[in-house]
Amino acid sequence: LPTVPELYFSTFLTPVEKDTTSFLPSAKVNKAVGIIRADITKLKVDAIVNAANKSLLGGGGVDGAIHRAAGFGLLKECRTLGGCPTGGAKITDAYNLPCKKVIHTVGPVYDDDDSHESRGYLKSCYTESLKRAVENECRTIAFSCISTGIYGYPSGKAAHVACRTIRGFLEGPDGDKLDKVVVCLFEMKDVEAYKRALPKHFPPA
Ligand code: AR6
Repeated sequence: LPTVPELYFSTFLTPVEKDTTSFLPSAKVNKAVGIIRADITKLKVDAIVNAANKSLLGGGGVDGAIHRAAGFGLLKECRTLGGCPTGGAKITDAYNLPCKKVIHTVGPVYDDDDSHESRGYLKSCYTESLKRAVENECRTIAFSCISTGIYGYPSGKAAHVACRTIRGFLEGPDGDKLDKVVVCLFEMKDVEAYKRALPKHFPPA
């Protein structure tokens, strides 16, 4: 597979705001992480991550775009999965998409009154998706910004949860089973959020 074009690696995002940096630099994890502003349905990675709903039968936003681009085969396979709980992730083939697999995760509808619970679910989406990737020998994975669209999760908060969870996974026992973890950004609010969050969680080594 060709590599993802125009990756913006975290190490290019400087300077780091020293007082807010609570993570140690690591050339190893930095090398594995990137952001890209793109339509996720165009990415030639091993797996893309869909921001689905509990039915796994399609919807609006990135979910709609992925189902449209993948074709009817994807919906047919999704119908066999029996849905998915919030925070879970299930994997399918990719049909007409240029990637090999689609990981469908169900983000939380953001609850301002219980942001702690929402955060736990969002963290679980990233961890479970990374686990599905590793189990299926996917070495390059591109996430959409789970829950930051229709489900209303504030972009800045979501970016921190995503970065922290990805870093934790890359530093864990299965971290070396992944070559590249990309966050695919679409709207400027998420681009701005990641420009702030990435250098904090992945400071230049
Ligand atoms: N490529 C990459 N990112 C995209 C694309 C695309 N083609 N289109 C939208 N985004 P959302 P959620 C971004 O609303 O908040 C669906 O109806 C978008 O800018 O798709 O998790 C599901 O079926 C945003 O940053 O997902 C669920 O019912 C991100 O994708 C519900 O929406 C996620 O926004 C899930 O809501």
